[in-house]
Amino acid sequence: MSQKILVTSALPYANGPIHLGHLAGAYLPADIFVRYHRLKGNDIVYICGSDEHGVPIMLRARAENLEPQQIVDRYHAIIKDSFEKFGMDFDYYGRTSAEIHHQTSQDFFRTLDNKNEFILKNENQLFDPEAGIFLADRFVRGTCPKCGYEDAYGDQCENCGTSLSPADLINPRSAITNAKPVMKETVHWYLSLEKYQPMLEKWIDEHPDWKPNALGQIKSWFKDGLKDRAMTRDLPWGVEIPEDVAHKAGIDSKGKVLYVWFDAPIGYISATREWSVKQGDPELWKKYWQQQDTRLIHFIGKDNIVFHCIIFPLMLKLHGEYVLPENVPANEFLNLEGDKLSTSRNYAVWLDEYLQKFEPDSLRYTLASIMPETKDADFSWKDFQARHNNELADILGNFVNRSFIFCHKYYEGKVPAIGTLSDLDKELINRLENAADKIGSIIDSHQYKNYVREVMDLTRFANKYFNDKEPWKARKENPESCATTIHLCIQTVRILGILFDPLIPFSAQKIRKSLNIAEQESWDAAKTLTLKTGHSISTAAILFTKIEDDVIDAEISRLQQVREAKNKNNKKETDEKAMIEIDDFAKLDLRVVKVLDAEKIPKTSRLLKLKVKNGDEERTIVSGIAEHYNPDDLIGKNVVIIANLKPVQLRGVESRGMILTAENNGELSLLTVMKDILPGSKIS
Ligand code: B3M
Ligand code: ZN
Repeated sequence: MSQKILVTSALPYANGPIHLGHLAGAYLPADIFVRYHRLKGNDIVYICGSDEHGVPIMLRARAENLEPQQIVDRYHAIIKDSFEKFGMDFDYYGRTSAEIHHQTSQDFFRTLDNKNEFILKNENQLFDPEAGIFLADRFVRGTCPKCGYEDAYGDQCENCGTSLSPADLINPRSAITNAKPVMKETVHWYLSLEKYQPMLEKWIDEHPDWKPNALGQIKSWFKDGLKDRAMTRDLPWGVEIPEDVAHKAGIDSKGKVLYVWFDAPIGYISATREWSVKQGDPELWKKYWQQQDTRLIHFIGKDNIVFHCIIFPLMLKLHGEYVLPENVPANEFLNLEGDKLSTSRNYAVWLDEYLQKFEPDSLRYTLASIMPETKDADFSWKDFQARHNNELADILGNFVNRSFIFCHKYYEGKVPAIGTLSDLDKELINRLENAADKIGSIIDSHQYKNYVREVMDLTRFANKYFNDKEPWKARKENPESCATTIHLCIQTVRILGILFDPLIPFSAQKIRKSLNIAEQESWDAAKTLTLKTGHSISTAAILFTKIEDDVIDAEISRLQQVREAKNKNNKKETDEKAMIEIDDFAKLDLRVVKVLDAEKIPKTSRLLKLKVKNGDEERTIVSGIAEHYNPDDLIGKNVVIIANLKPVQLRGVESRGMILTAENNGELSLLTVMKDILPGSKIS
């Protein structure tokens, strides 16, 4: 029986491009899920769009001295284009600066107001006297009261996930001018989360099947006690509060807008409305949002759990006309080469840049293989290369290729007749006929890493089948067995093409084309071996060209340069850095070391490989100083290093630590000491 499913992915802020962490969190799992259900023939609609309000957009606009609309126009286009090239199969990708979104959000707000679901609260809020602006959400930074993280935002701590209000921060500072904020009175519309906590707890208890990471966070919020939250802000950018609502309250709504996390989830609804108009039925969206037989599933990253599991469901419940989410399969975070991804530090692999150099399926495959479903995961370029070369190319690509080559060489490219089945033939057929149901239920239960494992294990079995059947020998000794082998191999290629489709759709299409299968087949078609004897196949396209070391090394050193640039940038902004405690300094293990050897790293212009003596131990450190120092001049010199930095692989060299340099306007000098002190001497 066909299911009706509405899927959303978190709306990315249009203040920067999409990076790998976004894909592994809220987008790739959703796309695999949607593609699978489309192949199953279910009535599924996949909605997303750009989140174009909120402080992150305004901070970016200020940084570039542009208007927020210019920022969102730029990044909406970049994000939408890169999603398309990555194969994201949205039915509609909208944007929250669209008029229909403003109107939908204001209607929603008005409905809740008419139901008296808001509490008007006068309150003192943090205000930046220099910028003349209230410091809402990410306009303020400070120390998280829960975990002590010093760069927490006014709405959430990125470090421990705690949702915060600006007043919760210790030592708040303006993210605009760094000024110490003052308190200023204002009024806002609050949603009473406190009053509805029992109802929300009851609703969450109906979902014991939700992922433990989501339930864990939700229950910790319940344990701390939900606090009422302001659903409006004093900001010049966003969806304006409906004038009639403000007038009714006797409040001047000038400069007041809806809180971005009030309007953004409504973006799912407004984008579905836009999709309906495009389908020629402006009311079609109600079939999904306002009928209880819809399976509503929100795909998000763990930092969005409170908004999708508590606040937005409460809004939908209070509105009264909407279906509630069946599941919110929140993913954990993805790290990059052992370090946190960071848009602000430009420490990321941006999707639009990735697509200029590599194929989308290689990244889809790698991210699905390491997906942070229950704990943070780490993307490394070496792992990406290994999965592309040793799995996609050597297992799937190899099986398709050898099957096709043999069929063309000895059977004129036509599927040969099947003969008497051996036990091994029967085992392959049995695995093929059961794979679709087994893998389908794995995908439907959001186990994407397991999906990759299962479909690759089937492919490994197919390779083993080819090897064990030895068609190159059987061709002469037992032609019927050989023909049966190749018949079943080509049938297997077709079935793998269907089973891999949600994961690597571009490669699946190439497989279909090489099999001369015009239309995409249903998921359930993978349960039967439908190719007829005599069916003509084309020459198999090379599915995966190997990725060479130097290409990967270039990506690794780019990230190292970003790291170093950031450290240099930090050095330049030393006087602008926030004050630190002596314990922070004590975390650094600074040492004097003696340079024993130094050489340039081949094929690089900036990297030197140095061997240094640190007390009794010797270690290798890679440093970007080749443009400033001749290696021979460094032998015997004392320099200063951070000895307890995590090791990194650079151009195949393990670099343990960082050499400190002073730099200004391109002039660079190594740090050294005035006396010829023993190597390994501690710096304090
Ligand atoms: N724009 C993404 C984030 O918090 C946020 C999601 C909105 S989904 C309605 O990074
Ligand atoms: Zn924290």
